[in-house]
Amino acid sequence: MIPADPDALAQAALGGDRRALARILTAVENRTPAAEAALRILYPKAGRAHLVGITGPPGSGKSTLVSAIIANAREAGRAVGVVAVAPSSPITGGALLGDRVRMQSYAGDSSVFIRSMAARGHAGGLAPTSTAAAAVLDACGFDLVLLETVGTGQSEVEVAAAADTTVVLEAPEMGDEVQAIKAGLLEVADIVVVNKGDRPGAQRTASQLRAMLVGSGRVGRREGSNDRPRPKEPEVLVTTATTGDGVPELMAALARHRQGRPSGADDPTRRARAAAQVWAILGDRVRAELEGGSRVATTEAVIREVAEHRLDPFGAADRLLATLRTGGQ
Ligand SMILES: Nc1nc2c(ncn2[C@@H]2O[C@H](COP(=O)(O)OP(=O)(O)O)[C@@H](O)[C@H]2O)c(=O)[nH]1
Ligand SMILES: [Mg+2]
Repeated sequence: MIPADPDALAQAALGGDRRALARILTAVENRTPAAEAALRILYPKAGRAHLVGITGPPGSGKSTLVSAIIANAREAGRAVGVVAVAPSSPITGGALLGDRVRMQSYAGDSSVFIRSMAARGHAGGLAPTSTAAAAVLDACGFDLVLLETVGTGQSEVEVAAAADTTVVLEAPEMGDEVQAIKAGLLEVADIVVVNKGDRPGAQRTASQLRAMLVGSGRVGRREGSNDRPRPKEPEVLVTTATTGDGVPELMAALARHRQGRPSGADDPTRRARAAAQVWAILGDRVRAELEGGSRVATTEAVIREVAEHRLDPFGAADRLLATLRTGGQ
């Protein structure tokens, strides 16, 4: 029996109950009150895992590389959790199918947990769901947590915001994709992997990327990624995910990136992630306060005034914040 009570559910998951863990992740995905209750218990137990984002264009080999990383990490005795995060419900699609296949190959292994998730209609995008799911797996003892993106574009950047180390995949002969990556994704890369190293042009693509990335390391703000700083320019590696070639080198690069970071709250990435979570929850709560109960009529009236251009949106925010302060009507 899986306990229905969130506290008992969290305790069961901590004790290694995979069905309890799966149920908590479903609650996280659906943003139910049970997720909050479980996270209140699990969050203090998290903070030990290495959270690694695996992003890149569809078809670059993310899922295959995730499998290769799992194999490698298992040989080293590490427990691996994987969350494949999609921007909407991944009911169909090759990605989810791939996950099922992979799930079967680790079906008997209690140290591997693979899960597809959708972040449905969340105002903050994928980051809050990814962060919460990673914390759940982290708390439950998975010391390597992989966040694989399924969508494209902005969702990849959002998932990166939930990771300690972001790996951006590229494949040779993707042509225009290199340009797309150059525009946005490389900005969030801590490690760049040219996968499909068995294909012609892989080494040349890697050289091009290295040339492109020279001088890209800087301490400063990265747009769209919760202002995660990137202190160094990313390493560029070549892998062949299908054979595992280059994966030990990638594991070493992941370890180096992690060791090179300050620990705990001294890590600006962790601080940014903590801040993003708190602000997201606070924003949700303020909105719930203003849209619920006795305040809803006032809120609607104020928004109406803005729609009629009788009040500017800043003045509206002032007025609504004031109603919160007075606890008023
Ligand atoms: N030749 C070659 N094919 C690969 C490699 N890695 C992945 N693939 C293939 O590329 C296709 C897309 O891989 P997949 O992992 O699903 O990509 P994703 O969409 O990024 O998750 C599949 O047919 C894989 O078998 C590789 O290193 N070499
Ligand atoms: Mg995939």
